[in-house]
Amino acid sequence: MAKTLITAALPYVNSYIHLGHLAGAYLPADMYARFLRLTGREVLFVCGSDEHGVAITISAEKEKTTPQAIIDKYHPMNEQAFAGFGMSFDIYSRTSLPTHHDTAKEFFKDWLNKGLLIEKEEPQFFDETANMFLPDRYVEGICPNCKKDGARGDQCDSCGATYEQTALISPKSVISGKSPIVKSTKHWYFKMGEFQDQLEEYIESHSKDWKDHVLQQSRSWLKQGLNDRAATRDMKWGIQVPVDGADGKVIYVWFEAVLGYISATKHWAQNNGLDEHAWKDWWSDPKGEDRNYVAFLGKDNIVFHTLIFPMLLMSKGEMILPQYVPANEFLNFEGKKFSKSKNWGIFLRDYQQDFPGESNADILRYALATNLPETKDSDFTWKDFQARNNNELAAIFGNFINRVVVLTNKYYEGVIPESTVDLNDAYEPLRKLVKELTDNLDAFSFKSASNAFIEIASYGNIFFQEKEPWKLWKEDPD
Ligand code: B3M
Ligand code: ZN
Repeated sequence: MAKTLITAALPYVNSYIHLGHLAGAYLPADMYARFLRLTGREVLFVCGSDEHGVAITISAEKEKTTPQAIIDKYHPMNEQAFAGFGMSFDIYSRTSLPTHHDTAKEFFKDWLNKGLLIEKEEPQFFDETANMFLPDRYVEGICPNCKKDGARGDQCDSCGATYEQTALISPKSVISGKSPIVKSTKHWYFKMGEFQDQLEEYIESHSKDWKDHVLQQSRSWLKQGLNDRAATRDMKWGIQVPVDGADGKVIYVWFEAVLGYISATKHWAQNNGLDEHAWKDWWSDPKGEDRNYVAFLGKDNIVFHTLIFPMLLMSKGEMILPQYVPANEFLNFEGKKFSKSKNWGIFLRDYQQDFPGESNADILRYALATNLPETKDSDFTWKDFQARNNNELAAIFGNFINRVVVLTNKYYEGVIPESTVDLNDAYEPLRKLVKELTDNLDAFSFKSASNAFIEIASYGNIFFQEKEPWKLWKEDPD
């Protein structure tokens, strides 16, 4: 049977889910999952917490607690907030589970066996005060690419560039605030170059159907040439490197978190009492039975899903690759970027406390859906939220439903009669709208579909006012 696997990026579980996350990855994924299920397609929709990496350990240091306490605090809260928002995940898993640790180690050993990892001593930043290496977000400085301040050791958020951390200009340790020294340390590097051709072919096979920014970011990495990339880190928290004598080294979070989608599928199969190979039916297609995989995420996660993860899937062989990666841009709040450190934005759980219940969740879903940052950043404002609710949901959609119910009761004893009216004439504007939508299906816009929803209701209201259909039916009941 035809199946579609849908994944939504696994959020770092070091904070609460905010509206920017919802608009970027989660709401569109949920709309798509619900839509496919309605069409009768079998869907598996997986997500869960990303529980490793420096994002978690830094939060633990800031909150003066342990990484374990951080993940145990935020995981249930995020799971609950998502459920209240109506996310229809089939599984909301965690990367701290033994199933995931085993899966990641199995992949790592497979890379070793296939000669895809090479061991190298390379220079890394080291904080002498804290007596530790400074992987990823533990060091900040000036981006070697765009020269903006606040760039991290693994990535610059301003321009999206990635680089060797020692290329960072004026580096500062996030722990001590001091300039780190450079010291060499041993790591396992993944030979990405071996997949250059295959990945180029994969990306170009989607040159017509993927969004521009997804193609652009992927191509720019490929153009620079894929080099050996460290697949391990000097850290205690994470998945131990499964090699003797590798104490204090863990698998780099991005090389295991993406495998979390696979572990989550295994977790789902376990929960449903399915046999231990059931997960494979979603990740491979040996008999050509129409398997599809769509990966939803925000724009800061693109290359990890269009290059790194596909490369890891290719390394295993016989696994399906994401067929579509509809990454969204960012949603801002009242004109400024969501920022936890600047205390700017709206956490979902705060919204849920102030506006509890299912219908308030639907109002938020609607307000976000009609304003998704699909091709450029968009802005959430309370004024717009209020207008969407009052002018559209209440005035147009609410009125439409109310009329249908009241008039059906008044004229037809509560049963909708079969239509005898020539709808072509009455529904001309509606026909146009539907045509426009179907003609542009390729553009795959959730935002225009959501906006069309209210337009359809508004044509319904005009139809009632202008045509008074009950009169037509009454005069000519057939
Ligand atoms: N944890 C990104 C984030 O939370 C990241 C995605 C992982 S997807 C496997 O910002
Ligand atoms: Zn930059």
